[in-house]
Amino acid sequence: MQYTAEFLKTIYRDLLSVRLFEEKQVEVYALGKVPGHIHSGIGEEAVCTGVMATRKPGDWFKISHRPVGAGLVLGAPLETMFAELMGKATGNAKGLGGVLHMTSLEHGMVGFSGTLGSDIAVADGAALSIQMAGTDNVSYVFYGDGTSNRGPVHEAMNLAAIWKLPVLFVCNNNQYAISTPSSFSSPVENPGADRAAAYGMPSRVVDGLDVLAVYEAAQELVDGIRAGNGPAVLDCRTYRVRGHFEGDQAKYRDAAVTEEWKKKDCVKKLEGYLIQQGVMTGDELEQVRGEILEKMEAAIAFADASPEPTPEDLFKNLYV
Ligand SMILES: Cc1ncc(C[n+]2csc(CCOP(=O)(O)OP(=O)(O)O)c2C)c(N)n1
Repeated sequence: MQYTAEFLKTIYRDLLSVRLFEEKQVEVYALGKVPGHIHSGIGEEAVCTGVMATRKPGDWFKISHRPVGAGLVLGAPLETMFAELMGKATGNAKGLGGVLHMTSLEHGMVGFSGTLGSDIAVADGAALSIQMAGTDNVSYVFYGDGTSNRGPVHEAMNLAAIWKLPVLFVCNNNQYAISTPSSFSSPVENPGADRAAAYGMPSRVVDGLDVLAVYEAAQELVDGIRAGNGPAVLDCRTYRVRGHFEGDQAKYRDAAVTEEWKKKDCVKKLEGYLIQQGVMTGDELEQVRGEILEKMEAAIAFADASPEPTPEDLFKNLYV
């Protein structure tokens, strides 16, 4: 596929923003600034970035706990993202939700729950609202290989299929659910795509480390969804580079295998392509990195200086 330089530069900035957010999460966590724990998505950023490059205004997105930096691609402000991560009153859920409740309705982020899989049908609900409004928008939902085995996921897929709802189910197959390898818990090699046929849905399996390949596969499926053909499944093969949470030393897997996957890094892959195609120079790549980092430091400083929620805040926003 031929890409414009503008498209490639945008996708690079998005990919790198998610990466740097995931790295900064680890940093602020290590500094003791995050109540609770985090699930770094370092290495998995090409999935959300490539898929989200197919978006248009009015689409809905249900991201998951990894990588939460995905919200940045949609335009969620860094300040409210870091403030929520750090449990501050200026966060997008007023500091009461934390990393598992990154939401920004104005940017199309419908939010998610820590009870994995149970809320996947929320994506069906968003899709039903699109169908009733009669637009060609799409409801995107991201879930992991471990979550793919939960019953509510299959109920949501079945309902989306019989009602021809405009949903793109994106399975982020990073090959582990905490310490359980996908090969142990799923009877099929591709936990998303190999089950799509059971619901009459089209599917694609793609290298989740190649952001442009993810984009192209997603675009093909999204075109069908926007044309009114109903839901589809995109299965992205990637790898969870860090432990499940910070502090998990991942002793349940072979460190040499992890090192091999690290060499296939999605950011480095795109950087190599951009330089080889003459789209950006090494200096320009560095400049983008510097610009993003500067904004992140400012956002962290904002979150640092923000107040914590008060005990009274616990009783606010409970009912609409
Ligand atoms: C219903 C439910 N069961 C168990 C958990 C605990 N848990 C948190 S993350 C996780 C692993 C999920 O694996 P996967 O869906 O592959 O996503 P990944 O963490 O690998 O990105 C589990 C079991 C949970 N949050 N919700």
